[in-house]
Amino acid sequence: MSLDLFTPQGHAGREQLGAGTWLLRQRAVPSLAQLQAGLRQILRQAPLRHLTTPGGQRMAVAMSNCGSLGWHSDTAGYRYQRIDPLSGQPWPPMPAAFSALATAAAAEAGYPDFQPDACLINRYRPGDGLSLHQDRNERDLLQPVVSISLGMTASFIWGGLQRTGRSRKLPLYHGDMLVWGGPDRLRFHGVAPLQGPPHAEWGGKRINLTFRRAG
Ligand code: MD6
Ligand code: FE
Repeated sequence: MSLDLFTPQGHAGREQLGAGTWLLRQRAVPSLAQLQAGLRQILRQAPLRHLTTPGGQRMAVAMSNCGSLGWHSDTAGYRYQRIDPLSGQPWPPMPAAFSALATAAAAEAGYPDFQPDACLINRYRPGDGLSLHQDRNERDLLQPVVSISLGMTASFIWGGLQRTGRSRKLPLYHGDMLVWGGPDRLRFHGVAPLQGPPHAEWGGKRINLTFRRAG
């Protein structure tokens, strides 16, 4: 293993956060160039936009999708859909490098059959956070969620199965991946308002990709 002196945590390790959850530090690093190129292409076709919550609030985090299903929210509710409402076209296809990385990370975490059909792209600017929520809009909750963090360091809030349960905060660095499912699949989680120095390459933002089997 080569040591990368420019990553703040200084090493690539793995940590089990829960019975069904692994934090794979720096797992996306070998794929960063492909992720960056793929994202640029996707966001040209399906630009980041601020969605509205079912309650009518504008979300701070800007979102887009790739893959056959995309997550969407408006006053009618949360759901996955095949058409990007902004363009009227299907979401951009999921690049093979994206799905291959998500499938491989899931397998390393004990989910050997993960074939994502949805990749949600979240973009945070300094001050933007994501409030505590559960991911429960997917059809099969036995399938895990795989996430990739890019750019500025996030403070991820990892809670319990009840909204009021204990939570811990953990930093997610550029290139880190999280795989979670099984008994942890419905844990509450969120992201604290983004703060800290801009990332050397990605600047004053954080991008998070979450891969799911939605349909
Ligand atoms: C984020 N992530 O890290 C927000 N959900 O920006 C999520 O909400 C999330 O990272 C389910 C599974 C993994 C995640
Ligand atoms: Fe989530």
